[in-house]
Amino acid sequence: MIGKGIIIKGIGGFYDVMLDDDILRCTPRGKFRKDGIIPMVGDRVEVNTRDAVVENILPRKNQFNRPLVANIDYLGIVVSVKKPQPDLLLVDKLILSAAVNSVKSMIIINKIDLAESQTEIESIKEEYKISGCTVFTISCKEGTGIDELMNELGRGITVFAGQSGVGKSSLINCLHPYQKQEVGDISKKAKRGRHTTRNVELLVLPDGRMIVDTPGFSAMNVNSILPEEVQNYYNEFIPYIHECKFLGCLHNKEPDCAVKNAVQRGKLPVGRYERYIRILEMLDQERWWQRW
Ligand SMILES: Nc1nc2c(ncn2[C@@H]2O[C@H](COP(=O)(O)OP(=O)(O)OP(=O)(O)O)[C@@H](O)[C@H]2O)c(=O)[nH]1
Ligand SMILES: [Mg+2]
Ligand SMILES: [Zn+2]
Repeated sequence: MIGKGIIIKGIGGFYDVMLDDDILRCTPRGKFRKDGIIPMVGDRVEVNTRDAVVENILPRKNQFNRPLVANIDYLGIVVSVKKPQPDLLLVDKLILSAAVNSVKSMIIINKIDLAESQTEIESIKEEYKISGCTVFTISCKEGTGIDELMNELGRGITVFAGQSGVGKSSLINCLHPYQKQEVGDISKKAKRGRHTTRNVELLVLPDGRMIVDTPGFSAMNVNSILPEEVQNYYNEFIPYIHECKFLGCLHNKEPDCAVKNAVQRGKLPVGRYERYIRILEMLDQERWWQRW
């Protein structure tokens, strides 16, 4: 009997596959190892249900390399107002890597309960207002904004990524309270440090939407991108690009640049532009994406 399913978890060489009405722990066919193919969480597979063997992995539309997750539809980029301070360069890299892989990203600003003023939240929001990403403001601690986020979560697989400690596992616990994830509180009993997420598991909500927690930050592969292509993934630059004097302007050191001009006139956020330049510089460095 052949059944179709999706890998929700990998543990010690076994893979849990969610079928229509069952979860089956399977081993992969030997040919995968021989061909150097590693089954991933998110993989759509065909399994022989009698022997519990993964027979076939359907073509992937994209994949996350660290951790390994396939077929991502949405990337939820989580930042916190503070503790830790937001790393917006990482946010921009994640937006870029998602866009390159045709994944829609959204920005989730967590821990708004820690903000001393509304300005702290607004200053982050302002950076992304015209980026094309939807921005959510939430507090996992107080439950604020969770319903709005839940309503907007699309069908398919949403992966949450971002710096360690921003509250990704806490958010998963708000969205999917049936199976608690460990969050980063220092365990009083063991005093062994924080519960950083280590394993990757796809959680299925009652309506079929799927969510994945990731450990620390993570990134998709964008190693094939050229510096001149980066601008195409900055939605807010698009209206200005054709007004630059030089064809192929990188909006860096070229004169008469409409993008730089727009930044100076306050039409484009300075921070996002400056980080765009940093990303261009990083692209010049060898194997830069692996250092993310
Ligand atoms: N004040 C406040 N604290 C929060 C909120 N959300 C999460 N935290 C706390 O932030 C800490 C880190 O939360 P986690 O959910 O473990 O963070 P994470 O992003 O999963 O971290 P990694 O697994 O290391 O990547 C924990 O102590 C949480 O209780 C929030 O909305 N407000
Ligand atoms: Mg976690
Ligand atoms: Zn330009």
